[in-house]
Amino acid sequence: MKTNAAEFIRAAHHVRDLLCDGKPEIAFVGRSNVGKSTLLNRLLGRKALARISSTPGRTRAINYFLIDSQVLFVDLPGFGYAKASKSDRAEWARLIESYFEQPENRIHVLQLVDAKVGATPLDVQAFEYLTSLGHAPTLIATKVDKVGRARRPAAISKIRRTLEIGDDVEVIAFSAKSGEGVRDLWKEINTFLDPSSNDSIQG
Ligand SMILES: Nc1nc2c(ncn2[C@@H]2O[C@H](COP(=O)(O)OP(=O)(O)OP(=O)(O)O)[C@@H](O)[C@H]2O)c(=O)[nH]1
Ligand SMILES: [Mg+2]
Repeated sequence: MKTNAAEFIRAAHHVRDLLCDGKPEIAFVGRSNVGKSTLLNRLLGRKALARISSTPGRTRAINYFLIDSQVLFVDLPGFGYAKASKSDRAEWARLIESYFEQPENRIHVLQLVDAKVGATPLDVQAFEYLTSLGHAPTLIATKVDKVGRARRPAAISKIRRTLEIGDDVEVIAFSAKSGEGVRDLWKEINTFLDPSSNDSIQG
């Protein structure tokens, strides 16, 4: 497997820091603690490119990483962090909304849902919000190593039912621990980057 060049570009704490440079973006969205930063590190074969939280709610800014000079991976701060203050939440919402409502940016959303916990009401709300803006998120069921193999199909079906998504929407089972789903995820990313050719950033 080829190693990708990955470079931390910026942590956007405020709307004015959002990037808009015409590069395609892959946005990683999900509840706090769902495994966004861990997935990003695993995807890129790095131990600590994106910070992993020992306490949830660690990723507070929108973190941009440039991959192979070609595409931006965007690690978004997790939602639903119970201990966040009201003003923190309001600031978070403003930042996230400004990010997703940039009409000129080409963004593909990967929405992460915990395979064991399933889709919570906040996950449903996020999915509805994203689709209402015209995004078509790909679902990633994270930490699938925590669900026994026999129970996985039922866990995935339940996520589909809760989010009311059809069979046409892909749900990728993923584990940063075992590496399951890494290949599928790269395939998905490359389909978004250049659907018409085999030109991809993952060798
Ligand atoms: N067993 C298992 N644990 C995982 C996996 N992915 C992440 N974790 C653990 O889940 C916790 C949260 O992971 P993070 O990657 O920091 O989660 P996050 O979504 O970035 O969280 P915020 O930055 O707070 O939004 C960490 O303790 C990880 O080690 C996985 O695939 N399997
Ligand atoms: Mg994080």
